[in-house]
Amino acid sequence: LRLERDLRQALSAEGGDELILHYQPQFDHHGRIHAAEALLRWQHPTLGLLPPGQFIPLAEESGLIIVLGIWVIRTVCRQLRQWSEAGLQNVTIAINLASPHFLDPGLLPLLDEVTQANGIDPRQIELELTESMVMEDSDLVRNTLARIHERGFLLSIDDFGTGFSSLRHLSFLPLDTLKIDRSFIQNMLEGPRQAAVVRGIIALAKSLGLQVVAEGVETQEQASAVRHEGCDLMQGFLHARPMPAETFALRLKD
Ligand code: G
Ligand code: G
Ligand code: MN
Ligand code: NA
Repeated sequence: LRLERDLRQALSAEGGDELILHYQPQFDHHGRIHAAEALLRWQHPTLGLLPPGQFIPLAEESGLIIVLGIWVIRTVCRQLRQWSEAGLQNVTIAINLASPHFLDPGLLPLLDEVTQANGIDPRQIELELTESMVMEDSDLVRNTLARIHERGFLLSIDDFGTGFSSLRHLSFLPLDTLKIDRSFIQNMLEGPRQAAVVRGIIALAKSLGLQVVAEGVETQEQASAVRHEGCDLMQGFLHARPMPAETFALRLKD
């Protein structure tokens, strides 16, 4: 309860700079940065730097997740504008959203407003959804996703392979990208069966015209293997950990 009160405070105008976004780059096979995922951190006044696992569940239970998501979207768009003014154009940032966002009729108007206000192309924003959230697959969610996608925003399915009836969603969701969950990448060198599962996911994604991201690439061997199997992009500690915005901007410049 105290944490909930503190989070409410952090999200209010007096919250100062407690909430922070770190950015984890996604690399292509030439080692170039293609995009980055925004990852939330909370610099709590007494508890120190909290990872999202320690407050996202609370935000979901308390309903604060909507306001938190709005804060993330606004912060990313302001950041993109700053980078653009500094000569770093056409950066794409992926944002994690939770299921309540896709039931919120305010989501698309908000995206329109903040991208227009900051002079951002919708293709610079990618929204990550998880399978469990699409599970609550109402027509409303599907309809919202379709409209967001028509507007030019990108959609990706996150943690792919960990949810239930995952395959069903692929056939009707308007997706651009599939992110293979890191558990598959971390096991793929253990044996031919594990490798075959990753190969199958990639083949499926490709046949649907999706871009494929390997998450959680930690070793050179995993990087070679996912490249060999045809993944388009890699995101993982081998190449870069999530980093503050200023550090990410420096990485973009070289
Ligand atoms: O950074 P870390 O590995 O601790 O992230 C853990 C989880 O928190 C990830 O599954 C990630 O999707 C989630 N997460 C990180 N940032 C955000 C955010 O801005 N919004 C939501 N809803 N989830 C986030
Ligand atoms: O669930 P989601 O994919 O949004 O989670 C992203 C989280 O995964 C980030 O918080 C990030 O810290 C974590 N992550 C990114 N790369 C790696 C990696 O190579 N290994 C591990 N263990 N975690 C990673
Ligand atoms: Mn994610
Ligand atoms: Na993921």
